[in-house]
Amino acid sequence: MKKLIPSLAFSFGIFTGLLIVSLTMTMASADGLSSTEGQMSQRRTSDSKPNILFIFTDDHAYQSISAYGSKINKTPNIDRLAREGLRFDRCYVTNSICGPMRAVIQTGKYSHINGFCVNGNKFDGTQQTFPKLLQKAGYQTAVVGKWHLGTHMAPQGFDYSEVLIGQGPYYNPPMLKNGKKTSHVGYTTDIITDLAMDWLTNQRDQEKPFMLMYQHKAPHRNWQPGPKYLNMYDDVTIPEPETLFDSYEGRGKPARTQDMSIEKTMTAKDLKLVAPGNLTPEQLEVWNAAYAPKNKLFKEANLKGKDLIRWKYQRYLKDYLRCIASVDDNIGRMLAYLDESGLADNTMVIYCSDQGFYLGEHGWFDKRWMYEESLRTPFIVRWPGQVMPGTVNSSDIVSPIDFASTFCEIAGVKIPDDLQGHSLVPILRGKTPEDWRTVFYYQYYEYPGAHSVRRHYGVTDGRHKLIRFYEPDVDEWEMFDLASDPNEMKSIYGDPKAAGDQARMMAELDRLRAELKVTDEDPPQSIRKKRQPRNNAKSKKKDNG
Ligand SMILES: [Ca+2]
Repeated sequence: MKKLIPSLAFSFGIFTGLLIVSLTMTMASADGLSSTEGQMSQRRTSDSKPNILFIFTDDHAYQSISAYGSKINKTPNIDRLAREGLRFDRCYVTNSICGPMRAVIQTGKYSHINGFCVNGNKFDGTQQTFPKLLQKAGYQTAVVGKWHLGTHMAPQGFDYSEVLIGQGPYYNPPMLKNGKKTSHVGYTTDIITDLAMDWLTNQRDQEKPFMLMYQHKAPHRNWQPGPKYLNMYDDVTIPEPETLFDSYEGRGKPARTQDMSIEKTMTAKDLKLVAPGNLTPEQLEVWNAAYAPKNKLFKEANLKGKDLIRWKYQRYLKDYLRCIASVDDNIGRMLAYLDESGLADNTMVIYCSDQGFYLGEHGWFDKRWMYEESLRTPFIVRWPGQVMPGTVNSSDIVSPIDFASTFCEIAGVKIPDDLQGHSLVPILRGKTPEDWRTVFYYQYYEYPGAHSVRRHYGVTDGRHKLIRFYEPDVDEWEMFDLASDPNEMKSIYGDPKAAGDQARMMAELDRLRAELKVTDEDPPQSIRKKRQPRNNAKSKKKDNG
């Protein structure tokens, strides 16, 4: 219980009288949830199995969620989930890129085991996945929105799927409904919500518990806002991160040779100097009414140097945050739907992104690195009667690799022995197992590839982080102490003062690589055709994740 801190946002309003008494007792008791756990569990076991609503976004940085202390925007509906649930501050991804993280979530296994190492791999849908296990246990399963594990086969293990094709556009998305093509007109974030609510209302078997993966495309590049928010933030200046003009001194060659900077990598499309190509005439008119005057002012200003970078940063951040405003609105719609339909009480709601993202930190956008902004992903759980509302867990290292085991436990399925994650259920109930992980393993494979981030692996215990970039031409180590250097600006690898920590982390790295069955040679499917690494038009076009 020491790890659960009731936040100031704690609200008694949502509880029944019995629950208020229980929780008050719990908060006052020294040994945590023990006194109430029994009552809550009793209450729960008499009900049917809980539903699971998995709300997922693509590239949503925790720095842009007000429940995580955002200084740049407000997300009232995601905040509501945090207020009524548990917020994790150390949710780490295993491989900070889109398709691979989705495969990790499906399987509960690292990329080198589930076979999906880089975007462009084909997910082997015949393997064991958690939706299949839940289906066998009597759950109705569905996935709506972004899938991004390939269109070579319809999503396996789902009673219903309606998914974007590949990345999918922000407007007017063609989709695959149970494998058959459908078309829609409108803003994709709204459409995905409509489809998810339609399945909940009209298409599922109401007698069975459900597991719905409700997965947005937003706020993925290139950040096209919905019609409602094209002018949001027009009159404000978004604060800049302190590392916007990072010179990469203090780190090795990989940070200096990436291709993901706001300064050099952003395209005219990213910056909305060109309108999207797939809008209806009516949508295009609304779009141009918003952007044409702003773009005219930009061209007249003829900005150079740092002023130009600052302008790009503002344009990028505003569009990114506008996309999130629509995501947050739609989460609000979904939460209201759960309330009105009577589903809220017996539904676990999760909010998570496939990874974090750079919002100008180190001069970057995108993800991929083991550095904090892309290693950490937002993760909030609301589970009435089980999770203490308004709590924060800032110490336990958890990961999306744990979701499959967690969902199995919730659904009453025996957790298969070959899963590499662990059930979060005890932590959700406020009792961290004694043997819970204290060090976490990470590996990224996609080089050569979009944004030219070198292959690397590493370990972190939440304070120290040891990274090895391991290609033949770039074989470099970095180590950071987040307590003294939270922005990871200066590697202390090889510093005699850090020798003890370095040796400890090195031993942890060896231990975890052996435990997780990481092979010395990377899996063959992680080796992609060689591309020109820097500023290459094709690699930009193919940007994925
Ligand atoms: Ca992503």
